[in-house]
Amino acid sequence: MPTPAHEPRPLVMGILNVTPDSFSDGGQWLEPDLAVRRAREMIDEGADIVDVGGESTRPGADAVPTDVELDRVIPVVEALAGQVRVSIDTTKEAVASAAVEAGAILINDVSATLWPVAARHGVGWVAMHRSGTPATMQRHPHYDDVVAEVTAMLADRAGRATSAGVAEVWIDPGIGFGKSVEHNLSLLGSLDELVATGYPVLVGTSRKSFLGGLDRRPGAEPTPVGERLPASLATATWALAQGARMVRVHDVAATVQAARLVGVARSGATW
Ligand code: HH2
Repeated sequence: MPTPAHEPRPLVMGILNVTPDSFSDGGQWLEPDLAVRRAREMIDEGADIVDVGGESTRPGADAVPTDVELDRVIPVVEALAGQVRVSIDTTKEAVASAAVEAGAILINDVSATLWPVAARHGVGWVAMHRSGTPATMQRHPHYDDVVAEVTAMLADRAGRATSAGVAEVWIDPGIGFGKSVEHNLSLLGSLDELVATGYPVLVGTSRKSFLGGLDRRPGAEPTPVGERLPASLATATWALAQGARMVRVHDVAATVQAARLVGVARSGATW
């Protein structure tokens, strides 16, 4: 299967959290059979790639031992490889390597450190920006210039990966990873600066907490996580319209419609 960056149209990455504690769907797909069934639904809905993860990255999440993470994700990657492109969402070298051997073609790396693994295996790599770890990242996020700092860090990592021989390098601003609401909005508002680096850009806003306060009147209760589809869709559409090449989402069917619309509007092609 060709790697996703070769596709000219906007792409949709479906999230498959094989975890008990992910912030929006924890525990729903922990059984391998249920996870594979959910992945097949996402394929039917038009997902271009399925992102399999076995460790939550939400603020305060517990670290998962390597053997537990391997047990969660490898049977699922094996079952899906050959049916759809699979990416592995991990920060552990052993998990990334085993998932690639099981058929994953992209390492989605929120730590932005695993490019040597991607180089060794000849697969693609996503470098995501984050500040701190899940335990600390939302305590006091601070940047002098969030857009410049995130862009510089990602361009640096992507350059190192390219020099090491990774053929497909994606960059991702890491919405919600050590960022305030204002930081997230600044990054979304200046996505063109990331796009201008020339690396394909991936953006993940789906159901994230910063959306909870944006669609309500000031002072109202935040929108619960299960009711964040409109804001998720709005930000995914915005990101693609600014030139992001792929969005990472829970709600695949709706986002595929939005991605098609952006692709058609941009190229003038028929539906
Ligand atoms: N966000 C999450 C996890 N992995 N990877 C990339 N490249 N970009 C993101 O924005 C991103 C990511 C967090 O979302 P989710 O997987 O739904 O939650 P959890 O980490 O709690 O499993």
